[in-house]
Amino acid sequence: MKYMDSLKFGAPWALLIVSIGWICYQNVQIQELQANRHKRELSSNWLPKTDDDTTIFMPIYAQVSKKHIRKVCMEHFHSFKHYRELEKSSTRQPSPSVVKELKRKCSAEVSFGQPVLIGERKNPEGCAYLDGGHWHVCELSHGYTMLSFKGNRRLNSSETRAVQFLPYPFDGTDNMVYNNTMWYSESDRLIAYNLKTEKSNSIYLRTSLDPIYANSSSRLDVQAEEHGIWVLYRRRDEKILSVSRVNVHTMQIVSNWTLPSIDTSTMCNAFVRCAILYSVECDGTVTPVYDFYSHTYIQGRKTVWEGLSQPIGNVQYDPNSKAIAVYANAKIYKVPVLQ
Ligand SMILES: *[C@@H]1O[C@H](CO)[C@@H](O)[C@H](O)[C@H]1NC(C)=O
Ligand SMILES: *[C@@H]1O[C@H](CO)[C@@H](O)[C@H](O)[C@H]1NC(C)=O
Ligand SMILES: *[C@@H]1O[C@H](CO)[C@@H](O)[C@H](O)[C@H]1NC(C)=O
Ligand SMILES: CC(=O)N[C@H]1CO[C@H](CO)[C@@H](O)[C@@H]1O
Repeated sequence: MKYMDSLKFGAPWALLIVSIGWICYQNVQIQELQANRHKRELSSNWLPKTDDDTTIFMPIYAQVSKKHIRKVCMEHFHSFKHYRELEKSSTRQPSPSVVKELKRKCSAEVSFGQPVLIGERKNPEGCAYLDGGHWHVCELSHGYTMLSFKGNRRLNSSETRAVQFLPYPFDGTDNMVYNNTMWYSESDRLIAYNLKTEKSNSIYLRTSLDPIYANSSSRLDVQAEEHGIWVLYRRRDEKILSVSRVNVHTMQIVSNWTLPSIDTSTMCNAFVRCAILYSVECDGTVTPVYDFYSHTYIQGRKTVWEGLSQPIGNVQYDPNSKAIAVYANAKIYKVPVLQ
């Protein structure tokens, strides 16, 4: 407290602002380190212990009570703190107000309509992604080219708008296009390729060599929703589902989850909407199974999608058009999300 007082009365304003910023930053850092340590403890059953055990360095500011730091941060850096809360490590339980804020961006209480047939392709294996008013279609589960269609009608009548050539081949069908950037799997990499600027970026993910779903050739499933990019996969030589949330601009992994109670090998697909993971069984039954922000398994209301052709190749939610794209046995469907 002495330190704060001397700052308040002895130093100029600018120094106070800088100090508050520094305190908030330290506070966030400490919380993250604690969360990371907590997570390591939690996951030590699954993962080999690493030798980079983080030491928590307590700066002089830690002498100020936690409650006080929080109060200062709240008063002066509300928006900054709020931003950090959104990007916060997953292992810490967010406060109810943060969860409420997140949920306001998209209501978890939605119902799904029935699949509407939009178009048909030649290959039983393939993919279809919806990005706003545009469709992006692939013909196989491995290749370099994507076909783009403007709107449902042009997809239906097969009037291709563009043929996109990717710099690296894609693997599997559970990739996606979000805001004109294709996010896709290639061997042990997750690639983000901007279809307009032709710039690409990538990160390494050592994914299991086994497909993530039944009737699938995808090693990972990348999904976009209101809060960012999510990657569903199993780590190499592991059987349990891992989920990583990725920053859409930097491609850094923001948070990791391991969900041992969810067995993806028996489901045909999955998607994320409003920070909720939905399983899609091979018969078209859709069930909310996990809430990422409250870290809880859930057993929500099931929806049965009738009349889907089999097998299901991909199911991706598009936050821009608030609809779900499905490719199933050469048929392309769109499922509306009803708020
Ligand atoms: C176009 O859409 C209609 C349904 O609106 C569907 O019956 C028809 O098969 C589609 N055509 C093609 C070529 O997929
Ligand atoms: C994607 O595009 C939509 C619509 O233009 C925009 O609202 C949203 O912020 C964009 N998302 C990102 C991560 O840039
Ligand atoms: C998430 O997991 C990846 C892969 O193991 C690791 O490299 C990364 O540091 C983790 N990130 C966070 C924020 O825990
Ligand atoms: C069409 C098809 O390949 N269906 C298979 C999907 O996966 C389930 C579970 O492994 C099989 O029972 C189906 O035959």
